[in-house]
Order: sequence, then C-alpha cells, then structure tokens
Amino acid sequence: MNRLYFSPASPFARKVRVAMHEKDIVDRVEEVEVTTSPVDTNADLAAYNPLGKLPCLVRADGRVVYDSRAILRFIDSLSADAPLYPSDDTEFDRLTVESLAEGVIEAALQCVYERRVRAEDQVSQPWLDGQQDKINRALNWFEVHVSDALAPSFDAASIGLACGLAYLDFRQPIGDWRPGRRQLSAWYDTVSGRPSLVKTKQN
Ligand SMILES: N[C@@H](CCC(=O)N[C@@H](CS)C(=O)NCC(=O)O)C(=O)O
Repeated sequence: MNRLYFSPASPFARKVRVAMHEKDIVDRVEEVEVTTSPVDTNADLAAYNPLGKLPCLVRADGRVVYDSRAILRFIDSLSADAPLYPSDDTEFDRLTVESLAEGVIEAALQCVYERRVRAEDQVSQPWLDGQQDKINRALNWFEVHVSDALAPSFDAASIGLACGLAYLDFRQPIGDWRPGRRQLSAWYDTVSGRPSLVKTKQN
C-alpha cells in the first residue's frame, strides 16, 4: 500500500489529498499524520525525505516520491480518469500556472514561519512585505486570467490555487484577499463546494 505522510494543516499536503479525491484513488493511499517544522524536523520523515518536509509519499514497493508536485504526477499516473495534466501543447502553460499557484503557497508559508519560528523582536517586516507582495501580484494575475487559467478543468494548477486561497483564509498572511478580486472570489466560491475540498478542509 502507498503511504502518504501529511499534516492536516499543510497546504502542500492538502493539494495531494485533494488530488487523491479528484482522481478517486483515496483507497490506494494510506494517510499517516506527522508533524514537522524547519526547526524541529520529524526524524521518521527525514529518513524518507532528507529535507524533512511533508507531504512525502512512500510507494508500495518502498520507493519514495516528494515534493507535492512530484506526488501529484505520481497520483495522476494511477488512473486515467480526471487527468491533472494535459498532454497537448498547453502542457507547459498549465505547469507554469501550477508554479504560480505554488508560489502563493510558498510565500504564505514563509510569512507563517517568519512569525512562528522567529522571536518577536527578530521578525523582519521587509521580508514579510516582500512575501505579501508576491502573493498580491500573483492573485492580481489570477484575477485577470481566471477564465483562461482556471476555467478549463479542475486540474493540478486549479487544485494548487484553490489550496493556496484556502490557506490564505486559514492563516491570514495578507488579511482578506478578496477585495478587488471579484472574478477570483467567485471562482473560489464555486470550487470550494467540491467534495475533494470539503473533505480536506483545514480547521
Ligand atoms: N515544495 C514542497 C514544500 C513542502 C513544505 O514546505 N512543507 C512544509 C509543511 S506545509 C514543511 O514540511 N515544512 C517543514 C520544513 O520546512 O522543514 C512541496 O511542494 O511539497
């Protein structure tokens, strides 16, 4: 049986779990909950992924797959239904949109770690501002490109963005991201009712 090391609060792990629901392969992956942090690495996890990061998937034959984008590729290979990546000439466009969504999550997580891991008097406001700028520029791009970048299907790129927006709501690194982004808010309201997102909601 494949095993997924995850944490319910992790937006990267959530992408994988959402993809498992979308692909209807939940029964082919056992979920193992772990906690880790950049300053307190989980030793079991580090034995599989030297970076000590989750999500990390250990295949039935013992081979290991990380990070979340590699795991999504693996999950996509388990079933031909609901493809997460196109195989036509839009492939690299979709991978780029997926990377942009990934960047939103990365910048949000940097803000969370900056506040959580550093002593209060060491928190760098310019660093937080820079990460928040990345998030805002990316969301502004998505607002303009909702119809072409997100409409085609609920694929890896869309899953990444939905998990990113949910994480912005969950951890609030930029406050309310919705004002001035009507199209993006409407898209998110629609997709957040998908069973894959409802079943993996962060508390
Ligand atoms: N690029 C990685 C990022 C994974 C990541 O940063 N995960 C966080 C949890 S949300 C983590 O494990 N942090 C612990 C650490 O940085 O040591 C992916 O897409 O899987």
